[in-house]
Amino acid sequence: MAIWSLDSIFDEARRTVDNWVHLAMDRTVRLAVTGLNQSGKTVFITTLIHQLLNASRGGRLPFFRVIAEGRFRGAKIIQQPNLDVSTFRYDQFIRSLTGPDPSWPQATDGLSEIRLAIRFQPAHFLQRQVQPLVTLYLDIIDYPGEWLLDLPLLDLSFEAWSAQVLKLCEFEPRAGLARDWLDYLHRLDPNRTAEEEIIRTASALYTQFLLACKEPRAGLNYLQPGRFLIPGELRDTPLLAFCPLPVSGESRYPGSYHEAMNQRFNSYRDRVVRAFYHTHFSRFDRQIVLVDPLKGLNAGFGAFSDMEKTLHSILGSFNYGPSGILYRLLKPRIDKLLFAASKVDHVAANQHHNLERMLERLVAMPTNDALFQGVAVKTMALSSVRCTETVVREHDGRRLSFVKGIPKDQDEEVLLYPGEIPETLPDPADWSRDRFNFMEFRPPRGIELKDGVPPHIHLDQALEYLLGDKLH
Ligand SMILES: Nc1nc2c(ncn2[C@@H]2O[C@H](COP(=O)(O)OP(=O)(O)O)[C@@H](O)[C@H]2O)c(=O)[nH]1
Ligand SMILES: [Mg+2]
Repeated sequence: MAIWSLDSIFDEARRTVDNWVHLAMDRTVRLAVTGLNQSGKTVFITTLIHQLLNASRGGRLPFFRVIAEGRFRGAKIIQQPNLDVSTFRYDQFIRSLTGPDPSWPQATDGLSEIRLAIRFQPAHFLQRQVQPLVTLYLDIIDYPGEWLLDLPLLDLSFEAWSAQVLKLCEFEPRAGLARDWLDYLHRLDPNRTAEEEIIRTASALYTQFLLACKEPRAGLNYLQPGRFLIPGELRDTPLLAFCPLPVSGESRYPGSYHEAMNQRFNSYRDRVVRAFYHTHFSRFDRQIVLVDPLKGLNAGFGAFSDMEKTLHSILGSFNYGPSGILYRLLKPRIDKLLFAASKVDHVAANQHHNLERMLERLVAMPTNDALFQGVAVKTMALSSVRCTETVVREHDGRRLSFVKGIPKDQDEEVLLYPGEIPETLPDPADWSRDRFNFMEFRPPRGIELKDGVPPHIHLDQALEYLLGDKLH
């Protein structure tokens, strides 16, 4: 039997009290979930909540320690803290996903939140004597990754931003897609007196250009301003009526198009971008960014490198060390960041590792758990709902791994060989051979529910990384 010295008993007691005070003070976590349109945010949050609500009946989260250690007592949805923010409609979404004819939830637009109360037993024996059960309030916030791409605007003038966008439009596929808008700009003298209708037309043509870039065929994501694509509550407001102009800072005449667009840009930057960061972003504690790298691989080299640029820009939003712009503006408090490839069930199990490595390279994170300006960053591949199975078959004397599932717009199950994921970032030649053929799938019919919850891949590991320490 170990004999404890008086010192070690005091040390142990002090550690316990520290932990306890820490827990008592720190019982709310604001977990933000972002990613570009269709990256899987709604499905991720819906299934995460569903798994937690059902976890005390067994469930499917063996790598979530609070559950594995038998300390989890239950979770329930309670009233969200901010009554002026849209509610994340878990009830509707889960009905579509697990109903008799399962379908994916409707696309969402804008920011929403939901609050869960999670009850658990503290891990430490002494702590349990003081407080047998602890409640963690978990706020989950869903917001479009497109809005994060506006962050660089905080540091740019209207003229500098215009020059950046026009430069990008010199290259395909932007050049072709921007033709109507650019033709219109050619006929517009920025120094003439502004007419509202012409401003609206120019801005509508610019918005159409952005939407065309976003179409799967072009597959571009590095697009600003983010609210032009996902306006949320700002739809049809004059705040969104402007566009870049070929102008320099010296000639900005009162009443001109140049001045009018400049004013709107400044209002957008200050009232929309800055306000979003103040009201929401600076209050997040943990962040997961969902990414669908397979969409990028499908769409070709241009789209893939655009995705890389987009991810770097998003990662830049979290780069708020003392010299970063965010630090100066807001001193945000996120301390853990997870980049996750969100639909890993689109590829066979033997490709999961490569997908993770590729994502790591895409976000330029050489090692897992790299500390990034005081923020721990990790990458992983997961699937909120596993829609496929991996099947190994002989083909031309080789053993190949196929995925089996029902494609999104079909009724019959297929066996698909989607191609291998390159572990390193592919180069332009890799696309010439029609190499990638990743497909979207339907949520499994007669879903293989266990204790009421659908199968997933690594959702529990994501939860452990994001919340494990708060449930200790
Ligand atoms: N196979 C598979 N597809 C998924 C998964 N999560 C999302 N999807 C697909 O991605 C689409 C967009 O998901 P959603 O959560 O609405 O994306 P959001 O726009 O980021 O909220 C869905 O309609 C599904 O087709 C997943 O875990 N597995
Ligand atoms: Mg959504």
